[in-house]
Amino acid sequence: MKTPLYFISDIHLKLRTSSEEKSRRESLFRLLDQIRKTGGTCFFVGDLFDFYFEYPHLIPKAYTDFYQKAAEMKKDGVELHMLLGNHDYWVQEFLTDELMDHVYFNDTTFEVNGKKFYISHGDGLLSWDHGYRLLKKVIRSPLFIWLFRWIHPTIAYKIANAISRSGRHDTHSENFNEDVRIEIQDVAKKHFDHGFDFMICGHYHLGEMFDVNGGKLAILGDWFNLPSYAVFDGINLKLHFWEHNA
Ligand SMILES: [Mn+2]
Repeated sequence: MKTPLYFISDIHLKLRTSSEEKSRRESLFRLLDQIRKTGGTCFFVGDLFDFYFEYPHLIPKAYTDFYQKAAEMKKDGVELHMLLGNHDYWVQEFLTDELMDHVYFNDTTFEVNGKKFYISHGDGLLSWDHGYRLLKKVIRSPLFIWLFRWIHPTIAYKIANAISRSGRHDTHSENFNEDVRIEIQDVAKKHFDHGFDFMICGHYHLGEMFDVNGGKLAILGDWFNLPSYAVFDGINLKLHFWEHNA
């Protein structure tokens, strides 16, 4: 994997256009253009799309500008990796073979410059989240995907839009965030005790970094109010914030 490594999560590109969505994308594309200049690897740690369900002959058209940007990045030699999240798990060949260089359906690990990375989207990690873990198994099962594919795309995407609107990304309560910090640090500790140097996850929209047992844990932020991303420059992992309206 080519350095520097950029990690971005929970961008949640929307199916519906709005002036807010337009400026979010402009600011994202400014960062992606900067990555084109430095080269390296851009790793999307899940929920790049607010909803993505690919059919054998169809892809969602709401993300056309992103597909173009991704092609420009690849043309400039940037490696594109994506670990699928709970909003964009349902990919097929367009995403796995055309858009990205590598797609991960589950947590993944790798080593760069002698540093060991553990990457996870992060959903289902909380100890009390039994119901969600069951739901995750169901909606990722081949049977569910096969059945969902038979719903007409217009209706399928209507359902997705309704669910997306009902589950707005309000900032979680401080109590919830504090529980998340404790729980995910516990998970990270186990990985660091097994020789990992870095754990990177998304999903919780925190944009925070922690030193744990000699390792570093990044719980990435989202691309709404305070966009952020992590960079591994070949030696160390750091969290950066990005100006929306530069
Ligand atoms: Mn998520």
